[in-house]
Amino acid sequence: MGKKLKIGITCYPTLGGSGVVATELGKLLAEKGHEIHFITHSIPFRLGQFHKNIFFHEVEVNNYYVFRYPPYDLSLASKMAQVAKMQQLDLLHVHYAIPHAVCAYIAKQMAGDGFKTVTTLHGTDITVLAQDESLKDLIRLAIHKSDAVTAVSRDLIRETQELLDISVPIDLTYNFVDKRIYYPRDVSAFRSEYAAENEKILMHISNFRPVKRVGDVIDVFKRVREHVPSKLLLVGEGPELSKIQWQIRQLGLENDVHFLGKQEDVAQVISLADLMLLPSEKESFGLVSLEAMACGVPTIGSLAGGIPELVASGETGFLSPIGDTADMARNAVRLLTNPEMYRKFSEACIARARNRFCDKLITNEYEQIYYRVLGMK
Ligand code: GMT
Repeated sequence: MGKKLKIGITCYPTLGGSGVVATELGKLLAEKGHEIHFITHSIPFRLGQFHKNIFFHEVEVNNYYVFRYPPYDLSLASKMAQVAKMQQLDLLHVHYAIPHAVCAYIAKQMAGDGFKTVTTLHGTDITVLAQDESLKDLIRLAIHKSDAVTAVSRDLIRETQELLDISVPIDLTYNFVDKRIYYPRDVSAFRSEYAAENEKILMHISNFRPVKRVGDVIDVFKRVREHVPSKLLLVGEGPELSKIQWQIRQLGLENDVHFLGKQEDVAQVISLADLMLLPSEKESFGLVSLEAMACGVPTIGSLAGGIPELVASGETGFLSPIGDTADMARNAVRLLTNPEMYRKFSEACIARARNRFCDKLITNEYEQIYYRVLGMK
């Protein structure tokens, strides 16, 4: 085991897969003996119990009366510099280029270059924000000024290099799940709340943004239901939700679709499902599909972004061209009506999640990157 490090972590603490991955990484690093300092606007929602190696530093925004928009980014940069100096951080690991990597760069200037920075790209910072000409140069600067840059899929590395003309190397570090949390749970006690014994359960979990193509989820479900008695469980909330509710009413599917809203214990909820649906337009990785995989639930999804690196089509699920809901539904029916095939897929899911996307393996990969930028390797 190498030297114990003091690591600052900044992420979006209340939102999405990037915050989940950043928090879980911090927890695992703390278990390995490193000292972790979260620098965020609120306590990361997956932080859980007290741990002696984990500290939280709250970013408070100055609401001075001349500010039309309180400058969160500047408060964050100041806090990063302050924590880095006071705690003598070795490095700062930020998740998302905008604004976090830019803030880390400013903090470094303020703190006198005493620490290194590592930036992890999660997707929407590149696939969406880098399309905006006004932000392109800023994202490029943030990437070039980081001591190391990682991305969560090969596809995201390719897209970053293509869109932003990046000359520095980008490390591939896939997302991971903690296998102590994500495993097939026994949900027999409450499965009957959602579906009859002869019915299958299809599930979709997202933030209901247009890129998730939740309309396709409904279309796939409608087609599957014509062949297999089933229910659809929708988990999460977001801007497309009311449109989706309208679509469900139009199709007369109200009694077959359950809305579960936001859920804390995702592993428990996922264990209810027979299939996870992920027909996204853009998806740099698709953490929810990995969470499902670890619980033995195959994915029916699209060939978007990094999904093909995660889902082995024909082994742990099936992938179709974006928008091809007829093909997705055919694949879903194939799996749901062949118990032997389903069993093999489910076993392959658990094995793949544990072997390729193992928490220990990926934590080690990040650790090696830290030691490299600190010149300890
Ligand atoms: O998908 C989102 O809208 C949320 C976003 C986030 O901030 O968590 O997800 C991105 O990062 C995740 C963690 O690395 C990836 O699993 C998601 O694929 C990625 N989303 C997109 O690329 C659209």
